[in-house]
Amino acid sequence: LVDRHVEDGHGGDPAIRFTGYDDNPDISFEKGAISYADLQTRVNRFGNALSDIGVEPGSRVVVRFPNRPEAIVACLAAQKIGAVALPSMKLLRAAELKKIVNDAGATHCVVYDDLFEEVEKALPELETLEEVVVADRGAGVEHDHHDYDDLLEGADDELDAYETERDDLALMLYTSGTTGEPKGAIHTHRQVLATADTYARYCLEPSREDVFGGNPPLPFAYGYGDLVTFPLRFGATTSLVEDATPADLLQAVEDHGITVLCTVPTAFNQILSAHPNAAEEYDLSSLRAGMSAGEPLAPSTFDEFKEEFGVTILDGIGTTEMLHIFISHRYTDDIDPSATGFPVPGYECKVIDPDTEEELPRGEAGLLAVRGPTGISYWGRQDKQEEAVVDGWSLPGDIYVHRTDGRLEYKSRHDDLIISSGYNIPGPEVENVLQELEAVSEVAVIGAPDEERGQIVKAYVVLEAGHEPSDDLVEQFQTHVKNTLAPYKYPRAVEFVENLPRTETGKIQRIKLREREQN
Ligand code: 3SK
Repeated sequence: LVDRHVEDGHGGDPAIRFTGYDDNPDISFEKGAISYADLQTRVNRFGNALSDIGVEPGSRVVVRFPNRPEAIVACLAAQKIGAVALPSMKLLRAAELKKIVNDAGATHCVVYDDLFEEVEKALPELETLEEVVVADRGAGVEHDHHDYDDLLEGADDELDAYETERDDLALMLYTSGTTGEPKGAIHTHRQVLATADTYARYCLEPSREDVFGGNPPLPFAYGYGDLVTFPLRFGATTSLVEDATPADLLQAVEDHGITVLCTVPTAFNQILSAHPNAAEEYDLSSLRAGMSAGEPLAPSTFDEFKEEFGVTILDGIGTTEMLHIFISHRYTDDIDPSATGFPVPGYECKVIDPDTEEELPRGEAGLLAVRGPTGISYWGRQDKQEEAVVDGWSLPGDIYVHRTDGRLEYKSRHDDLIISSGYNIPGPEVENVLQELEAVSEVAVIGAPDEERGQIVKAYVVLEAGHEPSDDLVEQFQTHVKNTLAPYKYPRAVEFVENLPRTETGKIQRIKLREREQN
């Protein structure tokens, strides 16, 4: 991902642009960019430093950083010496870290000073952890562990990559574990590159001139692909902004010349609602595509973004286990926003009956099954593995329709299907229709228990500024759904809320809303 570009004479090209480095005199490239040659030196030095403190081929190295260049350096350095990078979500608390570090048998942890506190709390119970490296970025943390800058300073600039095999592990990502014990999804060197060589190559058609930017956290498979693997695979640039708000993203498009903006539907919606004059306030002329995942993109968001900015958002579905997107339109397709798209070149998809596991005819809703260069593989969880992979087909747990035009249309998560009076109602279908209304900022639809119908459709709605909850609005929502979808899909209950519960990666936690209904 790095050495090849330097060897091919592109050592001077910008690899990472980072807003936090704008004032740092230590950066060799113009305004806050790290060149490929510079990145290579950092990776080599840190790889040597990790070896010096006992990291061996196959060791698991926890990398705990916000979206900063040090996170990329640490992951690539670990992989270059044959170890396995294990990026960790920054909001994880000591108890969650303990489960992950002990499950993975991680021996080393590299942590940003701001995120050290939870590591310190967990330390007495981290059974396999041998060494910690703390990067001092001004949080004033006192510790007696290794210092990131000192290690870099004293290390050699040259490092030959360890001779890993293509099927050796490179990356481990824990699923967020909101519904139970976190599980380690494991990925080989071949699979990491495959995400770039399938989805990115064919759907985005990247070039060295591209600048990938956005705010998905690097420990989220979506962020790791968008902001590490894709740009570096193609000799392009990655733009990092720590904890970027939608306004920061717009600023980064202007400052870093982002060409592919990668984020989640909520952020695209926030850009549209909170920055209605963004096209005049910021120079967004570099932008050629948007990339959306994490949640299905509402067709209304696709349409409004296209109208406002002239930019197409490519929606896609991926999972931590599959490592990146396996269904999407291509950038050059005639995009139909009511569908996620086609299987990404290199992947096959079919829709099966969840009970018989037989393939269903086109047009019928069922469980999605996927096969391709990446697949579900859990660290030490044979039980989960057997549930999730059937005859070599991975089952991500989504309900889809394979349409006669070849496109795959998302219906719901398998657990989000609402069954009301015998009707199957995909919650997200109702959400998309409600999202079309001006008063609706965000919406989540779930099945609430009901004595008569088993479940009823219930919508949790966050209103746009300037709108107040009222019975008239409830009626408007219900009428709009009845007029747009089969009338039995209308929300019999509507609750207005200030915000929706979300995971750190931006996914709506419908499970929390369902739990609320049980209490
Ligand atoms: O949530 C998704 O859609 C996703 C997309 C790409 C990579 C990883 C994930 C979880």
